[in-house]
Amino acid sequence: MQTGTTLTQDLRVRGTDEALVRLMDGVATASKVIADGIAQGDLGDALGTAETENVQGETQKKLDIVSNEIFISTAQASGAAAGLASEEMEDIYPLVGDGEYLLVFDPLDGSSNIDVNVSVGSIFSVLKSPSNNPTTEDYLQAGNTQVAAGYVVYGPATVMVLTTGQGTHCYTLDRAVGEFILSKESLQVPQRTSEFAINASNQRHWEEPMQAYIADCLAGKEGPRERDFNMRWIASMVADVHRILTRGGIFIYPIDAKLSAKNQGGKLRLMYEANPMAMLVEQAGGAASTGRGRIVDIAPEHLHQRVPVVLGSRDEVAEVEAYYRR
Ligand code: AHM
Ligand code: MG
Repeated sequence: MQTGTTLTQDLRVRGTDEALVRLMDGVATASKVIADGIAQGDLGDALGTAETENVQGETQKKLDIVSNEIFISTAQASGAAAGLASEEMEDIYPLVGDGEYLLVFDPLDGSSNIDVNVSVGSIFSVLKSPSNNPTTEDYLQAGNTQVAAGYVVYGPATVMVLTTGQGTHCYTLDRAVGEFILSKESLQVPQRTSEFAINASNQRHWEEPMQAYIADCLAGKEGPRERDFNMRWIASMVADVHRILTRGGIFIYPIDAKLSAKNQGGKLRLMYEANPMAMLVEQAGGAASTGRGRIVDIAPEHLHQRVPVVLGSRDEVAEVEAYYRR
């Protein structure tokens, strides 16, 4: 039976370094196992809340912990990574062997959506390891040094979206054969959009430029933007970004007074949420900014650093930046 080009075959055709192919194969294996656990729903034993908190003081779901362990074991088995860092682990996690990459990941993003059967995802970023025995400092590389980035969305279909710096491509899990199959090549985010995604319940806490930008979108045809805008918010970054990569739009999680009061620079994490999404969107012709500058140019200060995120259609991201400059 002819099923198409598998993820591994496609990476090889693109001339990807063999160790990176093995690492991506490990990520693919992890996500197949996670997809299976999620698909079991209430019939499996992975749903529900664990008795623990992660490094950021957030309650962990059982599936957060299980997914983290799956990522660790498949990355270790690939022999291609020198170490890992994850949303679910306070410190870096060294791996045995002489792997040349660092894998930084959020094993299960949007986990508040698991129990209500809404799409969730995994997000990952691959960096070159400067040494065989990497220290925390070795991980603190700007997003523009990423050698690969991707996410897997566990939705009606399980889909991996991946870039190795040669465009952004989409692979759909064929459950019958257990392989990710190339399903869309060279995604392109439409340059212009009339659809935004933001959690509007935080509106009163936003900075002035964000208040003004959204107010002008909401004013529609009669307002300064002279057109009507539509709104979406899934509260699952992977699912929201997947929509934007598919049909355009802008995704925003701004800094606000509530986050600043907790000494957070934003809600989303730079190294394993903002940076990989920024690379994917830029490789698809879109843009990714904090509102004040390109996300991938930020020099990380610590592993779990948080930043404001504005990403998607290029013209609209530029529009938001213009509100911040004014
Ligand atoms: P998580 O890593 O704890 O799951 O948090 C990240 C998620 C994103 O997927 C999503 O965009 C955002 O948090 C939703 O936040 P909110 O519940 O404030 O709307
Ligand atoms: Mg997350």
